[in-house]
Amino acid sequence: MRNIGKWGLGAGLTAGWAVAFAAAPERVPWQLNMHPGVTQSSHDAYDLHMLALWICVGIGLIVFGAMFYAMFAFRKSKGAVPATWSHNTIAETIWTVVPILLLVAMAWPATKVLINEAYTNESQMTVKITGYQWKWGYDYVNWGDKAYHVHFISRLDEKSDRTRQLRSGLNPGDVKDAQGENTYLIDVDKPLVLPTNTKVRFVVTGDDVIHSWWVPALGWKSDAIPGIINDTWTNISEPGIYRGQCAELCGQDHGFMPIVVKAVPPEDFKKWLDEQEAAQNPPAPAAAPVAQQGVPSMPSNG
Ligand SMILES: [Cu+2]
Repeated sequence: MRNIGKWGLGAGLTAGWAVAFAAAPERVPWQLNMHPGVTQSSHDAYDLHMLALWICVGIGLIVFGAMFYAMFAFRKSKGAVPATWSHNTIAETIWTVVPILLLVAMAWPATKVLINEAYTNESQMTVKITGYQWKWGYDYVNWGDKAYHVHFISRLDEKSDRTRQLRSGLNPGDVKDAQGENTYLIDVDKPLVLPTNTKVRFVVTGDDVIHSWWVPALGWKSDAIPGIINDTWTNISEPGIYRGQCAELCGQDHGFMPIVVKAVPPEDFKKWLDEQEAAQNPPAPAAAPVAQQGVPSMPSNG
């Protein structure tokens, strides 16, 4: 009975591990593997990671297999006598050439992915991301040929912020979104709204110290450095909420500047963007008479 329980537990753990290790569609408890994400770059990064992982598994099996086989089959108690040679040209050639081939096999596709990630041309819209201590600023620069002037700051949601204060007496477990999911420290007041199936170019910079904009489901991080503009892009395939964090230690509240991307279909996005544009840039009032009043007169030299 005890054994059945043990086996049951073992099988359960193995099944759970397999589920967690297989590419989970979203965060799951005890998840072991990377998230495959929702963009081509994240799928590419995931594939590179799996390629490197399986190469490592192969190397591990061969090296540890050979080691344990040697330790077991040629142990002293069986009367093994150490060989006295110290040089073998064939072995040395193999263990030099094989790693080189493996490195090239990994570097080739990795370089292709990096080059593709740097190719921000032909994007359909541009968003400027600015890192601040400790919040994110977003500027929608254009959509197609049309310039936009939409700007907002996205910061830790108010509930998390109140809860995180020292001696707040509030329970992090009570910070939940409308669906009942715990969003303590991973939610913001205003998410970055993006269209799906659209090549979005990001220009990323910092206002004070170095931050790093990172949403794992998109597949990359980009440093936000004062005085420097980094550019990168994404094209999200599925509508949804994608969460991330500042990934560069940027000061005492580094852990309290989460990122939330809300991906919506392009039609909905366009509507939202036009609404924001109208709200933030009201038409100028009818031409007022040129103001003369309020201009200080030059002091006379008398
Ligand atoms: Cu930061």
